[in-house]
Amino acid sequence: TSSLFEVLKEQVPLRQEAMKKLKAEHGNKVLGEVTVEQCLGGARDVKCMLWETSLLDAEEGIRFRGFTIPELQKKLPTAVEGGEPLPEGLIWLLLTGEIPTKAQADSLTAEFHARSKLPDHVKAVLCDLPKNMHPMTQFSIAIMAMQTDSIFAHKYQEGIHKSTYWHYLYEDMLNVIARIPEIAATIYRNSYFDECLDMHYDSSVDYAANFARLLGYNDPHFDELMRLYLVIHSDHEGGNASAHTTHLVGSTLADPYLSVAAGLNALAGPLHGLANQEVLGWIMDLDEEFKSKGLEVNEETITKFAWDTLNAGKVIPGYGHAVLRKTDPRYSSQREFALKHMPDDRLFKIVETIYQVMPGILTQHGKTKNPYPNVDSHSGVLLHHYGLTQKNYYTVLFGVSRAMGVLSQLFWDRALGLPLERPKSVTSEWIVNHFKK
Ligand code: FCX
Repeated sequence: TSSLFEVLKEQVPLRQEAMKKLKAEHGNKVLGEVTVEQCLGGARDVKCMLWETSLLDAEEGIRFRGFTIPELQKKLPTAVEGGEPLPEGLIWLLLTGEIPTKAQADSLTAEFHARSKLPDHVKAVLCDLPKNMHPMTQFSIAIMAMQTDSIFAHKYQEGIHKSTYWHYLYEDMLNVIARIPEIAATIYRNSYFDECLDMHYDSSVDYAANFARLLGYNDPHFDELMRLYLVIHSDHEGGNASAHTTHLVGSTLADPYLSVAAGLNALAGPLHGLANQEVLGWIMDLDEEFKSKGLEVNEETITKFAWDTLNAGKVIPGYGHAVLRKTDPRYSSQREFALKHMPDDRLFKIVETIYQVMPGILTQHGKTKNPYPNVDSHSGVLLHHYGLTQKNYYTVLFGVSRAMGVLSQLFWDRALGLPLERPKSVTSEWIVNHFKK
């Protein structure tokens, strides 16, 4: 069995060659035009970024290196027979484009366990943070504090040849992924249980199961949820805010710690990853409102509550998407999980009823281009079912997963020698003058 490093070492020169060829053959061809509306409207659909690890189709949803989520569920190695894919297998796939064997996925599990020790000062920083600081703020601070360990940054200061960048990127990437579970779990235990230092690290199990143990959960179904969760949240092509931010910051040769922390800050916005927290809050508020009036949560009451939200000038969290135009397959895979493991859960039933009515409501509202649910619409109720009820923590879980995707691409950014990102901006006056006869 080849190690991940050996596989990548073989691939790097081949892909560098392929990139040169791509530039030579297609470099001067046009990928599309940019309208003024796109310039003013958040660059929707402007094709101007290379992202190798995944590609999003507006109708079909995400493919990771060409594979849909159901395909990953069939093809990637699992911990239990017929169960959810191992995140280690997904990382291998994102990096190499190849489906790993179980032995290869296991080798990555061992690699992560071996690299998992957090620097003492990172733990100390986390233990000192106010417990009411938002978990995403704590997460970003911890990654920044850990930047003292960046091998890329140290080597760069020593002076290294650019052809060797990817070696150090590789080290930082694996170290960050290896250490993130303990950071995330420390935030959880410290914020909600006032326990900071004692963690139950279990190197006899896979990455996701160990993360579950660190969080304080010991339930095989929750382990499976974590595996699925960490796989589906990892990557969503390059233009989403957390991926794009990581890529942009990394393009300055800021090391992976600085780049991932930046990406996490983008993920912490309510229109992006924080929507998962907002969704559970919305469902709880809805439940509270009608329970207190002795009313049932059903299609009618949900419709009323949704219109109240919209009329108050707020968005329905978990619905709509900048690129997708159908139900997010990440939503569907979580729905399947719920149908299999918790079909009678009360909150799941509410989510199902919301799904029945919301597309119609949003279509009638007439603004959103996509009235269907996204990934964040479902994750909260699954976590809640297993006792992870602290909704402000949810985006941290998204971040643990997202780090895997953005770091895999960051590896290739440096291996392929992608340059500093620097698109052109213009003033509104420039636009007006540009179109003057
Ligand atoms: N509820 C109410 N209005 C919505 C809406 C929703 N769920 N989704 C979009 N709209 C509104 C927009 O606010 C915009 O209104 P405006 O014209 O007054 O500015 C109009 O519809 C057109 O927006 P649209 O082009 O469809 O969507 P955008 O690309 O601008 O925005 C997001 C995409 C995801 C930001 C938007 O759909 C939204 O705010 N959704 C709710 C928050 C959410 O769930 N975010 C998570 C997304 C994702 F899965 C993730 O990153 O995690």
